[in-house]
Amino acid sequence: YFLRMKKVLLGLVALAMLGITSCKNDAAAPQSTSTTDSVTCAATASKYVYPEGSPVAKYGKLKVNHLQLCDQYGVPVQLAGLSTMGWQWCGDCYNREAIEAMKNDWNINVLRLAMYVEEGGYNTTPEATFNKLCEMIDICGELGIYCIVDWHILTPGNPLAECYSGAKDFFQRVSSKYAGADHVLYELCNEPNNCQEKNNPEKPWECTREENVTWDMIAEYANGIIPLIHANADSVGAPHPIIIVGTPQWCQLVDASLKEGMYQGNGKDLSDPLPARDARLKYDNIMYTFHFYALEHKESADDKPGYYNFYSYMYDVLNTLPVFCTEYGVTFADGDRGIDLERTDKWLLMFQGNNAGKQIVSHCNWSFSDNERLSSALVPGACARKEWNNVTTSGEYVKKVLKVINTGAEDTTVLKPSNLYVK
Ligand code: IDC
Repeated sequence: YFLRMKKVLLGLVALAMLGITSCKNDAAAPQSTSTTDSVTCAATASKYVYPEGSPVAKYGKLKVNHLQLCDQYGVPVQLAGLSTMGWQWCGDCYNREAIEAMKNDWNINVLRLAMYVEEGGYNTTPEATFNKLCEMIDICGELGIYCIVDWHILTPGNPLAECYSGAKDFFQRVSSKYAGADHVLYELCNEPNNCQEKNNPEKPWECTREENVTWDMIAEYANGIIPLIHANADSVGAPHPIIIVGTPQWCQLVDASLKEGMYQGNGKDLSDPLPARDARLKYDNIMYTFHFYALEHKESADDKPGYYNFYSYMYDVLNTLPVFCTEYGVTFADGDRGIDLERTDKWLLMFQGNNAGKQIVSHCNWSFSDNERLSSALVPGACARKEWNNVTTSGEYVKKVLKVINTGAEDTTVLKPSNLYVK
């Protein structure tokens, strides 16, 4: 097979990343509270007694064995759950009651906490944002479900950009507070990408400054953060937590650490024979991110015959690196404009071990929120009304998938054998 990556398509994905965000019940971003001492969550690892029978009580501290995420005993494990939206927009959706519903009604065993750094997130109100993050980490701990602390960068797409210089402080702080907590995983940067600026008021989706963000840059960033997290775990004698790292081009070039050259993210044709290399991160318990949006990441682009077949590509990548799909949507990459449940099903079936590495891939759906986008799990306004099960088409599908995967329930309408990708 051959793979192609065209700049045009990158443009399309870039455009798709844009967003007019609105939750029906837009709350103003929380105001920053004063000092570090005002942080309300005084939680420490020892605080957690995970409830009996809960996912964390059962699986304990996770680890990566070769390609596979495993439980504390080395048995393969799959996390399947949901991702938040930015809580500066959809704050009503992420309180205790909501997270309880996600656990009890939606059967999640992991919640990804997408902490936007820009766009009115952490950089705007660091203390309030950090406090809210901690509150959710604590609730997940009390319920015995895993959570992913996601440093949600997007534009600029370079994790080394000046506006993200708070990353070290942030990870230092959060990983010392939760040192040794079995239920906390870290995602070092959401979706590295080449767009460094969107500065056209007429066309707010347009990228106005591009710079290639290569795997080597991501690795430089990651190598600055990982030792901090590890030192905190070491200091309490805990094993190193799972650390998930973003990959170039919005987490599409998942194996960039294993290939030389243009593959590093400047859009050259991927059918070039690319020399192999080993630029993986040299630490234990590292996983690499893959994100898919069903109408974007598919067999080929409708207008570009022969374009990069993402299924074929990932089928093989899953034999080379441990992958965590921390974000997937049933829509286009803008989280809207259409729904393709069959193609979503095709991905999720591949994640059930049907790939070259027989890897069982963990995943989180984008997103548990109630804005007007088709990727939202709940109907507009549901969160303010505490209607945690008032599902959209996407929410209904995702809820069924989670029930099948996490409880073993039977439901022939999802994960259908007819959607199995065979290479
Ligand atoms: C989108 C939100 C949208 C918001 C925008 C902010 O859905 O409301 O305005 O972010 O820039 C991603 C990103 C994720 C996107 C999501 C859907 O990680 O932040 O959320 N998406 O577009 N990558 C691919 C899709």
